Amino acid sequence: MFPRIQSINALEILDSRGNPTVRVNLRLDDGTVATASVPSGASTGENEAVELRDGDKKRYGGKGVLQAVANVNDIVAPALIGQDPRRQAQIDQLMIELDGTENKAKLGANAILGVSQAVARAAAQASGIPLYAYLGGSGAVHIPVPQMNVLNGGKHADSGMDFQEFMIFPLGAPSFAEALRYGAETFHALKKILSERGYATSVGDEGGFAPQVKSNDEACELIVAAIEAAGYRPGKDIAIALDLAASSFYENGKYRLTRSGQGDKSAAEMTALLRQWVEKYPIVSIEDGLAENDWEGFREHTAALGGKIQIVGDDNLVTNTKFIARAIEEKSCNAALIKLNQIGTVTETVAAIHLCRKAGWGYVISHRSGETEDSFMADFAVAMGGGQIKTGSACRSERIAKYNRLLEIERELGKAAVFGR
Ligand code: 2PG
Ligand code: MG
Repeated sequence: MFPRIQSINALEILDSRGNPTVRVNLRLDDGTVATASVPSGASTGENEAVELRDGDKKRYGGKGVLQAVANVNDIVAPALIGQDPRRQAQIDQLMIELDGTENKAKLGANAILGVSQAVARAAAQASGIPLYAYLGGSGAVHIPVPQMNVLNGGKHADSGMDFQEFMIFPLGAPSFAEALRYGAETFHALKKILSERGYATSVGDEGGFAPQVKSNDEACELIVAAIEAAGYRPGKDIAIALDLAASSFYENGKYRLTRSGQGDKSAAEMTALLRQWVEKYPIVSIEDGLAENDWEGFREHTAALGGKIQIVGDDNLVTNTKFIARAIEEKSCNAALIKLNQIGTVTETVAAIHLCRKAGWGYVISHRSGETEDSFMADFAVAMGGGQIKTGSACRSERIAKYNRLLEIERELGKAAVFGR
């Protein structure tokens, strides 16, 4: 008989920003032990599943997660003891019912996701197959191209950039290992260029540099210069992907580019600005170019740019089939960012991806700005076969853990591995 869940224990640990988060240890009755840790975002969409925080100002400024931990230990664990961990969909459904709210506000998406991921990992381990093969089947051979966030702005760093993420996208590389090398070399070339120009080379939350550049444009120019200095061809070997996280500078119907001094812009002006950028720089993907509730703006944005580049929805879609279905219907994007903790279970995340696939959309498996050493999402990205992952720059171990796991998977698959978008 396949082993059953014997015990589930959660504890409060710290994420890469020094904030509490949930770790779940799950044991099967054959002695298999699986662990999963949950990440946490800073620029969150307002419709994300609820990340339960204690709110007790005496601990971690209110950010403690002892209630979420207790919810795992006292409510979820007793309900799951004795279950077959391969019944992922039923287990996830059971937790959704135990929670009983629309947005996991009672138990917390951080509590539920920790268990959901630990269940998948335990089932894979007890089956004796790697997590990516367990979740994706024998066809899970597609290694994603990384979007590597080398310049951090917005809510992720006190830099000169209004826009949150300037990423290099090494889509011309022949393998993941080579893509990572292209990316790391460009990252180091960028560091050299920044110090030559007198900029700081300290890094932001996702490991990208956070210089006080004079404009958002300068960030793109710096990246192009770094790609060339590293010996690569902009647009051919390495392209650029952006995440503006535009909700974070949207105020009273205006996009306020205050850090760069570029003034206030309407949605149409933002789209026009980005259209110029797409002509000028090798940009192939733009995420959250407008604010999450600007559905009208997004329709025009996608009509103007979607024929040429990937338009990724993150804060507006929150890995939720309800919002993805609306965006497909309204043609408001042509790709989705996928974050397990935005929706809170493995099963619902897979459903979001299926919807993207059905619509012919792209999808990018993504980390959060607050991460842990857990590399679940690397296996998940291979299992889901979408060809794109976003998991930070070429430094900081919580980012590199995912890249290193992808190196291992690519090596393990050998000649069967397929790399590319
Ligand atoms: C994003 C993410 C990850 P955060 O906006 O795409 O880069 O940031 O986790 O802060 O929401
Ligand atoms: Mg985003």
